[in-house]
Amino acid sequence: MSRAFIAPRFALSATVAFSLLAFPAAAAETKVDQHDLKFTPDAITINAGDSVRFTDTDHITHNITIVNPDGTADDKGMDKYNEDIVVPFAKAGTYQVHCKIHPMMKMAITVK
Ligand SMILES: [Cu+2]
Repeated sequence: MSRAFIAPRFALSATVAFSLLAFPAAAAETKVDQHDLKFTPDAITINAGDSVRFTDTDHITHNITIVNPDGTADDKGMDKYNEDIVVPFAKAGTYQVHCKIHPMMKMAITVK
C-alpha cells in the first residue's frame, strides 16, 4: 500500500480523538423501565442537566407525572408499550414520579 493511502486514515483517527476530548461532560441519560406495574429502579440519582428515559415494557399504557421540588406537577403524557418518554432535569432537587393510571407506581429522582 502507498503512504498516500495510509495518511488520510491517520488524520481521521486524530479528528475523532479530538472530538471526544472536546466534549468530556456530555449530559447523561438514565433509563427507568415501567414493568409489572413498577418503576425499575424506583430511586435514582442523576446530575443537573441529565435526562431520564422512561421505557414501558408492560403491554399496557402508563403515564409519567413529575412532582417538582416546589410541589408543582408536570404531566408528561401517556407512555405506551415500547414507546419512550425522555425528560430532562435541569435543576437540582428531589422529584417524585408517579403514574396517574396506577397510583401504586411511584419513584424518586434526586438531581444533584
Ligand atoms: Cu401505570
